[in-house]
Amino acid sequence: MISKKMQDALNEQVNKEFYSAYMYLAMSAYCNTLGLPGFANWMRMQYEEEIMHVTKMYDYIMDQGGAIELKTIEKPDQEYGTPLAIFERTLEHEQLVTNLIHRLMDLAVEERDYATQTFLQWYVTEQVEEEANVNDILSPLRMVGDDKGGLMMIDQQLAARMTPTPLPAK
Ligand code: OFO
Repeated sequence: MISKKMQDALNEQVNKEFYSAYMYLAMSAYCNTLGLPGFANWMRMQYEEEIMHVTKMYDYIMDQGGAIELKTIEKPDQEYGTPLAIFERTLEHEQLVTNLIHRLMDLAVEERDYATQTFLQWYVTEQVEEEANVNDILSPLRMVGDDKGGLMMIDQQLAARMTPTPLPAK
């Protein structure tokens, strides 16, 4: 069982994770318009990853006997600038999400809600990975600058990203 305050905070995070999914899907569409199918694939896989984050949190609220409240999802931008700007925006967004997860953990600690602390630990670790993955792409992007050949090589690498492992069936 979770408190009403924790339930509301988790529902708010479900909305933020949905927004992340929405934003990455918009980025994927935008990358396609730039003629960068590998970048588009990476963003599409990131969209799927975010849906997994949503579902995991949704399941936790349900498992704890909480009420789900699905809120309006903010409209994402349609244009994101250069490939470098897209990933700079991605890093900025993931840093924001990391802060939101940390705030949720602060609340779980404050409430001595041990189950939610354990649950959120997965997201704390996941955010370290999310930021590291983006930084790993930002470094070569900064190196190649406007060089088309370099961008094409990065595009080929990003085309290899695969669908995340599905959650176990409920
Ligand atoms: Fe759900 O981690 Fe990205 O936003």
